[in-house]
Amino acid sequence: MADADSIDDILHGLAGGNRRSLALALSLVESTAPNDLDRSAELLTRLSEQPRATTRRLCVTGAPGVGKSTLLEAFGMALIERGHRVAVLAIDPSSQKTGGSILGDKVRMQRLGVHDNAFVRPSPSRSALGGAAAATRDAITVCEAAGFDTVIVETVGVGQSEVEAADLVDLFVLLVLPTAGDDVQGIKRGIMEVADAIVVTKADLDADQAARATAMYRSILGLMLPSKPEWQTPVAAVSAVTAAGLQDLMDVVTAFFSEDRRSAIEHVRRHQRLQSFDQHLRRRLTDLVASDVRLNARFSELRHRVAQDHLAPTAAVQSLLRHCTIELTETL
Ligand SMILES: Nc1nc2c(ncn2[C@@H]2O[C@H](COP(=O)(O)OP(=O)(O)OP(=O)(O)O)[C@@H](O)[C@H]2O)c(=O)[nH]1
Ligand SMILES: [Mg+2]
Repeated sequence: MADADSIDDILHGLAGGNRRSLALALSLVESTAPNDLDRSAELLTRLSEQPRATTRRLCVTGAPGVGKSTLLEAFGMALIERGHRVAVLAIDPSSQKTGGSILGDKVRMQRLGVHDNAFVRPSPSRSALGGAAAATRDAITVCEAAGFDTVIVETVGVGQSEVEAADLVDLFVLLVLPTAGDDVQGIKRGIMEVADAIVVTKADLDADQAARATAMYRSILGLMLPSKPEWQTPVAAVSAVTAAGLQDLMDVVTAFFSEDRRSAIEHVRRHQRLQSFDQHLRRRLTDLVASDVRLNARFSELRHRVAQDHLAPTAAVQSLLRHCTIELTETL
């Protein structure tokens, strides 16, 4: 992290739409280096004090290869044509293993990646969601401060991470292949429950198949509770290649973010912020114990005693917290 740039410099740069300041701010909020944590908190505190514009947060998720990046290139460009400024943050829980997706995303967002009114950020290296969920929330805030009114998170649907991503955004879009319509077993129920919109991709390949898949997803959704009160999850068939159905997706986004839904969106964001605070606090407390040799030893010993039924779990936690207090008083 370049210490030469003060928080004032970064804030000034962000307000002026400076790309380097944006990159610096993002690295800072994504950093786990102990030295960066206070600076990151300072940056975020200052951002919270600034007046903020109305923004739209979306997540596009789906199986590897379903067409997320290609759709975002087409959809992002369409948003820009309508006067929006679009940031795309890619989170790929598998990127550390494969290493291939960063290049892939760059190639697939060729126009968006270089447009003045867009910003495309490939996955940060330590990006198993879960640990990175709080960092991604902060990254969204930074992009918004840099003047991007629409921030889109692209994430590969792997296990629990996609449902966690739903808590970072307003509108959660699930992409499915037209072929998946013939076998819905492949789509987990949990993800369908939190989807605010379903997009059947690659509709150009076989129009009949895409229409069948669309009808099938609509009927399944009809049997489920809506993802949000007073919102009916729509299903659209889209081709990123021919742009067919792109307008339908645009209409869904416009309807979701209509003025009369603003208070409902803010209500959800409030809940998300509190949830993030609770989760992050829990994680940091656990990290605190794990990172301190003496606390960690105490933790293991207490855990062992609980397992042996030599100590009640509540008493063990009380004992550990006492040690935390002692350690913290010594170190702070
Ligand atoms: N025919 C057709 N092919 C598409 C369409 N959208 C994407 N593809 C192709 O599908 C493949 C995967 O597309 P991507 O956009 O990279 O998919 P992705 O979901 O971002 O993939 P990962 O990031 O690796 O999970 C590419 O070869 C695209 O060219 C579409 O609308 N029609
Ligand atoms: Mg992709």
